[in-house]
Amino acid sequence: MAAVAKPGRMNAFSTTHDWESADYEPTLPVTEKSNPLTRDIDRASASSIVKMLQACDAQMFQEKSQTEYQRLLSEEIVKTLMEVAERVRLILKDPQDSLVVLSGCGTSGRLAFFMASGFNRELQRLNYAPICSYVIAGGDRALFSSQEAPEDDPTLGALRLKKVSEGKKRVLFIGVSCGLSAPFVAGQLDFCLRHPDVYTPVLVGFNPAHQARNEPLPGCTLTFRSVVTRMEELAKTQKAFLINPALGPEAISGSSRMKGGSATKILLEVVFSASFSRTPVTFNGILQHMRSYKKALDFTYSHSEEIAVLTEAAGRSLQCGRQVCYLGWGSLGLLGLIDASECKPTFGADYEDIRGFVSGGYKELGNNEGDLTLMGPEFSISHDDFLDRVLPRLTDDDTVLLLYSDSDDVDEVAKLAHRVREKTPNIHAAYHQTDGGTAAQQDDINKLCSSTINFTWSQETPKRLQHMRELSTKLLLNAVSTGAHILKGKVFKNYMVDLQVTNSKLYRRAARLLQELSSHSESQSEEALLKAIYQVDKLSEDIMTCSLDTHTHTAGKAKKVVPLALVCLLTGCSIKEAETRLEHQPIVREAVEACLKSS
Ligand code: S6P
Repeated sequence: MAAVAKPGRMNAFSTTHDWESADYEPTLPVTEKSNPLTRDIDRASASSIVKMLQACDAQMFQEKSQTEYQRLLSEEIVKTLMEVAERVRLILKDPQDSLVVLSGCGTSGRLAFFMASGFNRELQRLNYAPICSYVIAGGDRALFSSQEAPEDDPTLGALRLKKVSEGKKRVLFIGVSCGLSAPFVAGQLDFCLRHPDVYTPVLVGFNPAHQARNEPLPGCTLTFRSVVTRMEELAKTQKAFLINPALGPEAISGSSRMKGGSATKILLEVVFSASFSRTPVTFNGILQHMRSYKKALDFTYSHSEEIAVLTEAAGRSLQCGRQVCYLGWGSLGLLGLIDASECKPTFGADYEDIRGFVSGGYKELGNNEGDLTLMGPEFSISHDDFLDRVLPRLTDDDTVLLLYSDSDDVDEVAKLAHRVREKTPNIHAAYHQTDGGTAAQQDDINKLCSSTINFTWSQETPKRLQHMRELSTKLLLNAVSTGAHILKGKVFKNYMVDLQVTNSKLYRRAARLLQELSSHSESQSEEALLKAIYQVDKLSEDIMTCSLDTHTHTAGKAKKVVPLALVCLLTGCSIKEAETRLEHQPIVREAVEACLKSS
């Protein structure tokens, strides 16, 4: 029987540290393992889902145990953060000829953009010249739409890095790949290693080095692991840096937007805050700063019942085919855009299912390529776009969530809340304020909203309050969007069963999942995947000889590829029959369960 359906195995691994055991899913890196804490998340109530996510997120801050794994608060990690902060200081002293480049794919690239913009704003406030640039695989359209294919291109990664840093004499390159897996980032790191006179590479990810992906990068013989091995050697003399603590498996296996994204944000903010400060960079300073994020996490989840109410509302909207809209202000609004854009590859969602809008639209963003509205409807991101295109069609079944803080224009929030309330009572708010400072309009907004989560941060919270509010908002949104898709039936146990198969990582994950759930051989599972991608019952010679790139490109045009392949594997039926079956049972989890029972 399929490994995931073996009750014995599940019982054997049930506590929070068990994933660290050497024989727990030994062939998978930490970021791809399934988390023992969330095995039953697909059957949980909204309130239990939020509690499970809380337990998973708390694993980020667990101290090192008796295993090989470095953790977020490990001495080695803190020391590396100190060293990198010193490097950023050197760049600050010479902004003309130096640069920090943050880069990544998918969520990692979005956060690279988010933080590069935030750090530059902070520098300007402190009267420094901006020193940060970002590179995201797929360009700016990938900031809020799913563009998974460019992740596979190492040459493109290197070219983009070269272009953005043209003419600079000293570049600190910070590449983020949570799984130590993205070829785009490996290409950039390799480029840095080949030009050590200018570039110092820093890699941020959440697997130990020996678990880095070992598949040849497209078009060359290098692998991510071979690049990491070279970096490890140079790290001994501080010519390269590796920041790769383990965080424990994601709540939804492989969904690195969750803990991976949160930890990326924490680590880079800690580094940059230390380097911007006028006081010396110290071990304890860094450690305390990291611990303050743990407090922010606990504080966020102290509102878990309210988060569950919101998750339930969002889940109801998705269940009846309606939508969830995040209407945000400032950086909290950007986090809404980011969270929404991740639902497509993770849950096979439509871009309209969960959408983000930010006050000021592209002006607020300040992205490299400017206004992208003309690229298509999913690039309409301002509140005006919401008012023009979405509000007129809003019904009681849609959920609207306002995201703002007392440093935003609360008058404007109240006005928008009134407009939405005229169309639907299903409006909610997540509001961050500081002790004793409630805005007068807040009472008004509270009356309009069917639920409000009021995050009241204490005055003693460190001056990095905005970063804490952002983390809190990210956790909240990840819980709402993940929870809502679970309630819609898009998750089986803790696996994303309706993922898009649009790059090599997702292709491999899908093939593995099919093998795991069906107990068929590796080759049978991959064949079924290909049949579903090409919508055929027999694989032609042509298909068999196509490149992986062609497979993932074709998969981008198909829907429900993995569920189709799974139904075929479990029942032996044709693709057409599997399609009909899934039409009758659109809840993917239930369709899979029905097939598993009858197989
Ligand atoms: C993950 C998200 C993806 C990843 C991207 C980069 O939840 O949907 O878009 O961010 O694949 O992954 P990595 O491991 O290189 O950071």
